Amino acid sequence: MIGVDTAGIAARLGEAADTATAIGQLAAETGLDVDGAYAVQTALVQRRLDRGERLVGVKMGLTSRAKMAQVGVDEVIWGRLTDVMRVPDGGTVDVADFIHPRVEPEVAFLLDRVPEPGEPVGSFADAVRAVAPAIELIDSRYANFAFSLPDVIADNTSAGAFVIGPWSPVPDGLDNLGVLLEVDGRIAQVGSTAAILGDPRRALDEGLRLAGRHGVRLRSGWVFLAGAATAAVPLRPGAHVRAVVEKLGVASLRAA
Ligand code: 0L1
Ligand code: MG
Repeated sequence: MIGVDTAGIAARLGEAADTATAIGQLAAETGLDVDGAYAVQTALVQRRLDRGERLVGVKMGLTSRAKMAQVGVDEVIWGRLTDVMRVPDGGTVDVADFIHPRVEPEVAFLLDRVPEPGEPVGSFADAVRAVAPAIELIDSRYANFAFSLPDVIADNTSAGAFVIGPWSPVPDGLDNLGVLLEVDGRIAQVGSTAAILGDPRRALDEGLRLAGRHGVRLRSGWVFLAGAATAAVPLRPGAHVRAVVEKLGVASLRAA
C-alpha cells in the first residue's frame, strides 16, 4: 500500500458527511488496506476534533451475524464517537443531515477503570461503571450502503449519531437479554444481546484489543457502544424509534 493519500481520502469522506452526499467506494481505486483504512479513520475524526468536537467513546461494528450479513462484511470493526454525535435520549435528529440513515438497537457501557493497551480486562465490573440501552444511527457515506471492509473502516464504521438511555448498574447477566427495535409503536426488529458476539461483554475485550492495536487507549468516562443486536432499519422523517432492552429499559429518538 504505497503512496495512499490518507488525508485526501479522509477529506472526501468528511465532505460527503458534511454535505450529506453519497460518494463511490474508494478502497479499490486507492489501494487502501485495513491498516491504511484505520489511518484514514484517524484523519477523518481529526477533522472533527480540529473544529472543536471531543472524543467521547468508541463503537464496535458488525458484532452480530445479522449485521455482517446485511452489509456483506464478516469482521468486527471499531470506530470513534464524538460529543456532537450524541443525541439526548428522546431527542430529535434531522434526517436531512444524513445520506440514508439507519437505526439499530445497541447496548452501551460507561467505562470506568480500563486496562492499559495489551492488558486483558481483569473484571468486567471493574472496567464498566454502568450499562444502558442505546440506539446507533449509522449512515454510510458510500452510495447504496455498499462498501468493502477497508471502505467502511475508513468511513469511521458508518458512525452518524447515537442515543444513550438511562444508565443502570451492571446486571448479573448481559448475555441473553431480549431486544426490540420499535418504529412508530410497531416492532421492526427482535433480537437478543446474545447476538452481540455471544455476550456483549466480549465486545469490550475486542474493542480494547482492536483499538489498542492502533494505539488508541479507551478512557474512563467514555461511552462504549458494544454493537447492534439486530439488523439496522432505515430511518424515515417523522419516525419515533425505541430500542427496548430487557432489564435495562428504553432509549428513544424522533426523526424530523
Ligand atoms: O455499527 C455498525 O455495526 C455499523 C458498522 C458498519 C457497517 C454498516 O454501515 O452497517
Ligand atoms: Mg452499530
